[in-house]
Amino acid sequence: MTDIKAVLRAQHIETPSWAYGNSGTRFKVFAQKGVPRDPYEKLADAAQVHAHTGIAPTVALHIPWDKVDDYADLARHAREAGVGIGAINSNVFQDDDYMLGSVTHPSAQVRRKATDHLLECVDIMDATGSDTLKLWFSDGINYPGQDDIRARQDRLAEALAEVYERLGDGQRFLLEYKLFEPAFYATDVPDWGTAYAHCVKLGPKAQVVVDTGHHAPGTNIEFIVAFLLREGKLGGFDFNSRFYADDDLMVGAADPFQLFRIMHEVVQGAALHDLVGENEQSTKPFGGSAEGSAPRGVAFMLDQCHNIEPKIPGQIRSVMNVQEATAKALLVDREALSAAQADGDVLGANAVFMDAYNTDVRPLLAELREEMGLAPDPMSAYAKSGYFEKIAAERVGGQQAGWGA
Ligand code: LRH
Ligand code: MN
Ligand code: MN
Repeated sequence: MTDIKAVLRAQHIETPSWAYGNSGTRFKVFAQKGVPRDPYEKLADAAQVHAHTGIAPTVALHIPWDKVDDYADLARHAREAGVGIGAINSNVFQDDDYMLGSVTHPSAQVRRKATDHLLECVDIMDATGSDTLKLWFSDGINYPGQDDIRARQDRLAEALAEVYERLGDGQRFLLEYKLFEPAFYATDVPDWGTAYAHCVKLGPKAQVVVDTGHHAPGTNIEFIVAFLLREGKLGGFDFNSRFYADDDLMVGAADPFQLFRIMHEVVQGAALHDLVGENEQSTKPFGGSAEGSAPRGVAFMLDQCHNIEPKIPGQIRSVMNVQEATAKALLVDREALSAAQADGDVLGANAVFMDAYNTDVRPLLAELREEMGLAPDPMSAYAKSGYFEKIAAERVGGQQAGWGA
C-alpha cells in the first residue's frame, strides 16, 4: 500500500526564474511592484515559494536572462536562501544572428555560435551543481522551400551529439519540442516523436521534456507521457496551461482534469514511487533501457508567466495545483481499476478513475503541510508574511522576464 503522504513529500516542483520577472505579450509588458532586479532577487522570491509550500526546493535558470559573473556565487546565494539551482535553460533564440535558425542555421558560423552557447550552459551546470540542461530550439522555417528540412535535421543531430559528448557523469539534457511559434511552417523539433528519435540515438543522458502548452489542441498529452515513461525517455515537464496556443498560464487553471490524467500516467509509470523507493509497478529500472539509467527521475518543472497576477502567489498557486492533481492521482484505487479493466467493466473502471478525481484532497494536503511544520494554507501564509510589502518598498525598477529585454 502506497504511503501517499511520503510520495507527496518527496515530489519536488521546480519553479522558473523567469516567472518572477515582469512579463506580458508582444502587445504590452506590465510592470508590477516588487519585481526582482537581478537573478539574486529572483532566487530570493523562489525561496519564498519553497518556504510556504515545502516542495519547491529548486529554481531553473535561463541563460543569458540570468547571466552573472560568478555562477558558483549565485548557487551559494541560492543555498543560503534555502533553494538549489535546477535545470539550466539555454537560449539560442534572441540574437539577430538566429533569424534563420540556431543549430540548424544554414551558416556554419551561426551554428558554431549556437552550439558554443549550449556548451557554455554545461559549464554553468558544472559551476552551479545543476544536473539538467534544457534545450529548446525556436528553429524552423516560415515558407515551403525556404530551407532543406532533412539538412536541418542533420545539423540538429550534429549539434546535439557535440553537446551530449560534453555532458559529465550524472548530467543529462532534456530536449523540448514545440508544434509551432516562432516558426510557422515547419519547426525543426515540432513533436515528441522527433525529440524522442534524436534522444534514442544519443543514449541515456538525452531525454524528452513535455511542455504541456506545446501541442495542437486536442492532443492526448497523457498518451505521450505514458509512452515516453514506458521507454525511459520522459525527462520532465514544463508545466503550464493553455486555452489556445503556448499561453503559459498557471498549470491546472485551464484544464485540471487533463493535469490529473497526466499525473495518473506518471503514477502508473512508477515515476513517483521511484522517489520513495517503492517501485512495484515498474517493469524496468528507471531511466529505461539496458544502456543505463538517467541521472535522476522525472523533473516536475513550471514554465509559466504571470502577466496580470502577482508572481510569487502565482507560483505558490501553481505548485499547489500540481500537488493537488498528484494527490488525486495517487488516490486512484489501482487494484479496483485493474480488476475492472480485466473484467472489461468500462463503466466500473471509469468510475474508479473519476472517484479519485472528484475527491477533495485539500484537507489531506493541509494536514500534510502541518506535519511538515508549514501553515496549512500557503496562499494566506504568504499574504500574511509581509514579504510583498517589503520587496515592494525596497525594489525599484524590476527586471523584465526576458522577452524583448
Ligand atoms: C518555449 C519555452 C521554452 C523556453 C521557455 C521560455 O516556448 O517553452 O521552454 O525556454 O518557453
Ligand atoms: Mn517550455
Ligand atoms: Mn513554451
